[in-house]
Amino acid sequence: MILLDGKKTSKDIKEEIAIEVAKMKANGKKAPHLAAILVGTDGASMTYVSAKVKACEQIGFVSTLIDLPVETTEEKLLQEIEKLNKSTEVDGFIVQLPLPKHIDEQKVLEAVDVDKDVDGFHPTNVGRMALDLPCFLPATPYGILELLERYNIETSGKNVVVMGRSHIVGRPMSILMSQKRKAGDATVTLVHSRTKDLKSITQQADIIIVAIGISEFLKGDMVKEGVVIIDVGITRLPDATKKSGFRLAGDVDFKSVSKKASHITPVPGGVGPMTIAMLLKNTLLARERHSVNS
Ligand code: L34
Repeated sequence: MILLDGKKTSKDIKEEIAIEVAKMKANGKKAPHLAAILVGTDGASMTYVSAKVKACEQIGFVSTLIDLPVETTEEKLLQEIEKLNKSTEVDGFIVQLPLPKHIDEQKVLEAVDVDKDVDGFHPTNVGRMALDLPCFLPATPYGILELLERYNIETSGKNVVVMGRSHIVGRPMSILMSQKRKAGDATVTLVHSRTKDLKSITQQADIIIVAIGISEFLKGDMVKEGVVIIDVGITRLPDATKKSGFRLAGDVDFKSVSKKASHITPVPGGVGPMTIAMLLKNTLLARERHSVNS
C-alpha cells in the first residue's frame, strides 16, 4: 500500500512556486497577492484560512486577511468584494465557505471578478471548466488531479467512482476525470445519497474519490483489491484524549480500506494540503495574467 502524501507533494509544489516568485522579484515584478475573506469564527474555517495565509508567507506571496464578524450583512460583504475586484494590488481572492445562513452564497460567488476568482467558483469559471476552456480550476479537484499525476496513477479507461455531488468537489471532479487530460480519460460514475445498490458500484471501481462529509463511511467490504482511494472528507470528531478536544476523520474507514488499497490518501496530510498548494498555484497564474497589462 502506497500512501499518497499530500503534505510532501504540497511542499514540493510550494517550493516550485517559491522559485517562480523569486524570479519575478529578481526581474523587478510584483509578487502575487492573495486576499481571503473570512466571515465569522468557525473553528475549521479559521484553521484553513490561517494555513492559506501562512503558506503565502512561506513562498513570498503578499497576503491580506479580511476578517469579518458573523453578523456581517450580505450588503457589507458584497462591498468588500467590490473593493477587492477594483484593487490594483490584489491578484486573486477567495471568500471562505461556508458563509453564515443569512448570506446568499451564490450571490456572493457571482460577485467575484472572474479574473480574480482563484477558487474557480464563479459560474463563468465552472462553465469554462466544463467546456475545456482556460479557467481557474477549483483548488480541491485541481489538487486531486495533481496528486494522481505526480504519483503516476493511470486513469485512462479506468472506472472512477466519485462519491458526492457538491459544487466544490464531487461535481467538478466528475467532469474533470472524464475529460481528455493526463489525470482524466476515465469512465466516471457519480454516486450520491439516492444511489441504489451503492456497494455493487463501489466494488467495481479502480479509483474512488470520496467527498460526502460522512466520517468513515466507506468500508473495506465496499472496495476491491488494488483500488486507489482519494479521501476528501475532513470531520472533527469529539475526542477527550486530545488537547484540542477533537480528532480529524476522513470519509473513509482507513483501517479496513487501506488493507485492500494500492494507494490511499491519509486524513490529515492528504487532500487538505493539496487544496492550499493549488490555491497558491491559481494565484500565481492570476498574477502572470495580470502582469501582461502591468
Ligand atoms: N472558498 N471555501 C473556499 N475555498 C476552499 O478551497 C475551501 N476549502 C474547503 C472549505 N471551504 C472552502 C478549503 O480550503 C476545505 N478546505 C480545506 C483547506 C485546507 C485543509 C482542509 C480543508 C487542510 O489543510 N487540512 C489539513 C488539516 C487541517 C486541520 O488541522 O484541521 C490536512 O492535513 O488535511
